[in-house]
Amino acid sequence: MMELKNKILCVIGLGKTGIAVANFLSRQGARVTVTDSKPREQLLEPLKQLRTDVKTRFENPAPPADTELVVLSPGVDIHSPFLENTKREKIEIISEIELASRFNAVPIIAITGTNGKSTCTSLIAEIISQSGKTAHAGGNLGTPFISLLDQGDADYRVLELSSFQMEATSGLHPMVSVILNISPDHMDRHKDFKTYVELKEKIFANQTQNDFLILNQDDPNTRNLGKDCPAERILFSTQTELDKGIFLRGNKIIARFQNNDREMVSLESLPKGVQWQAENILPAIAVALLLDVSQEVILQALKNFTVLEHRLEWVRTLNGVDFVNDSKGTNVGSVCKSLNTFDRPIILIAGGKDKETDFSPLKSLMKEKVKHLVLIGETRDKFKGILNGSFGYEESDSLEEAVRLAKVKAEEGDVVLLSPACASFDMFKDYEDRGNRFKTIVKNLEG
Ligand code: UMA
Repeated sequence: MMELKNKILCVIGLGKTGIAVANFLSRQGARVTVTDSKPREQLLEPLKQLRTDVKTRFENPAPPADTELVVLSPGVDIHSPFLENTKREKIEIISEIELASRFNAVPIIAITGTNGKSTCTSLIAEIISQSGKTAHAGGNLGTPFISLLDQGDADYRVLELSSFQMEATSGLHPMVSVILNISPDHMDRHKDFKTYVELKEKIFANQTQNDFLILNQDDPNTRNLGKDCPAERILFSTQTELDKGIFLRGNKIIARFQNNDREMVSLESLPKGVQWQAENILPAIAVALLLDVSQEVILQALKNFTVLEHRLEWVRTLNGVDFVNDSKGTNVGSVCKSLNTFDRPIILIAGGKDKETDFSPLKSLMKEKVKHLVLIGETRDKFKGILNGSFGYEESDSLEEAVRLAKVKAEEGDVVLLSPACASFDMFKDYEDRGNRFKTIVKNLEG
């Protein structure tokens, strides 16, 4: 554990993470400054949550000259020019995840991947809780890891980890780590796809032969990872039967360990919405089995599980058409997964703010799955460019109109899916605002 008393520390970013880190460090007797690039007037709410002995600096995120250690919020890029002096002076720069790891003594289950992390993390925590043990869930999910330390003792800490959080992280050591999938995302922050994959790989960098690494066999970017890692590798697949691991046979989830097939559950027996999450359910069951949770408890947890908002969230069935809110589908990989979930015609509403990703992987899948496309937001022209006359679409200036156009095209049995493949900030506050607006519009539609 680190000694913090009287150390001069700087926390960058006064968001959820910065507040939690600054207060944690201040309670340990450190002398803390929080810096933020925004002006004070824009940070009045978070300022109220800071302990009084924490100093602040606004409109200048650079750490003060006497700083001994810098802790970054996830939104702060480690390659930012304002950190150059700090690096030159060889002052240590760590992430919040690194800081919390140095103080954590509870077994960690860590989940990363491009898509599905939050659902898988929540489901694992839910299964553990229903088995009578305590599991505190957090990380990218919303509650910073450092705040979980304040929640008292637990049997497990279940962490959703983003690529942002893995920058400046080196000492994290999960007992079980899960990589759900990897496809290009956040390319506006990371140098290239290789760097992005390397950040995800950090999740198992410190694992030993007593640990477990769960990987997606169906994803070429994950199936070969960790071959040199001493942890036991366990694969999952929705597409092929595995010699060892957890997979789908038809609609049934099978766990195969020591050549013994165990039928866990049939997807049809699960509520609508949960059924659509097979790729996240399989690794969650694998974790539960490793922790010796009974099949009965796993089933109960799956049946009671509430699908997270904005992730293939069923909103309403109107005239036999399912309206599905997938506003968290902010990258191409996520939209591909969502399109592949349905084996019926889809009317897709897509577009938004560009994250500098390549839309072309969507082209052939859209041809196969999408009956009609309604484009919204700034990326309309970029989408039109990749479709290159091969695909019919309509454009809309508002989400209201987009939903109305989609409804006109939909027939009984179809799915109207909002899955934008883009960020939301061109038209909405965030993806939650976009998803909530979609749900309100859909709920007010008249038959
Ligand atoms: N800031 C600076 N300098 C910078 C960048 C930001 O001063 O160079 C300041 C901003 O002005 C702002 C503050 O930093 O005041 C915000 O910090 P932050 O962006 O790290 O946000 P937090 O509120 O601390 O939330 C972070 C995660 N945010 C990001 O990764 C962008 C949350 O993930 C996470 O839930 C939370 O920590 C708790 O762990 C959100 C997210 O969008 C959900 N994650 C991305 C994703 O899921 O795609 C990775």
